[in-house]
Amino acid sequence: MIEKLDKLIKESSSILLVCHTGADSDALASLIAMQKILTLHYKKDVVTALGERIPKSLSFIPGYGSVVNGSILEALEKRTPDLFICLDFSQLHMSSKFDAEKIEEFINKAGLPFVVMTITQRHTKILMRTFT
Ligand SMILES: [Mn+2]
Repeated sequence: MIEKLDKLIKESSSILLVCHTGADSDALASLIAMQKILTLHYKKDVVTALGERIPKSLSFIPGYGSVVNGSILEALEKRTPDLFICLDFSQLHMSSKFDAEKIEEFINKAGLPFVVMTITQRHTKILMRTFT
């Protein structure tokens, strides 16, 4: 699975990274960590977006300022990425309080590959949907 994810990332030039609506510390920290891995290690063009604004109470997390508080739907419409990565959630209805259906519709219509990474108490789950 990790090899497949590595390949998928390498084949993508622009990546949209999102976490679940009502971002909490694990969602935001994993978003920031993944943003760093993708930009520093893979040298990818990464855009972050969130369903709603990140709470100021999470500003203690290093890298808080590097996450753009833009809407997921707007980011998708502005420039369709090659890859959509969801962190800390596994179902698209958790992407936004208001735009989740439109986000899912956009992704399906565009045939956008997406990767879901969630961590439970027992294991890390990586799910991938690709169309190739
Ligand atoms: Mn969470």
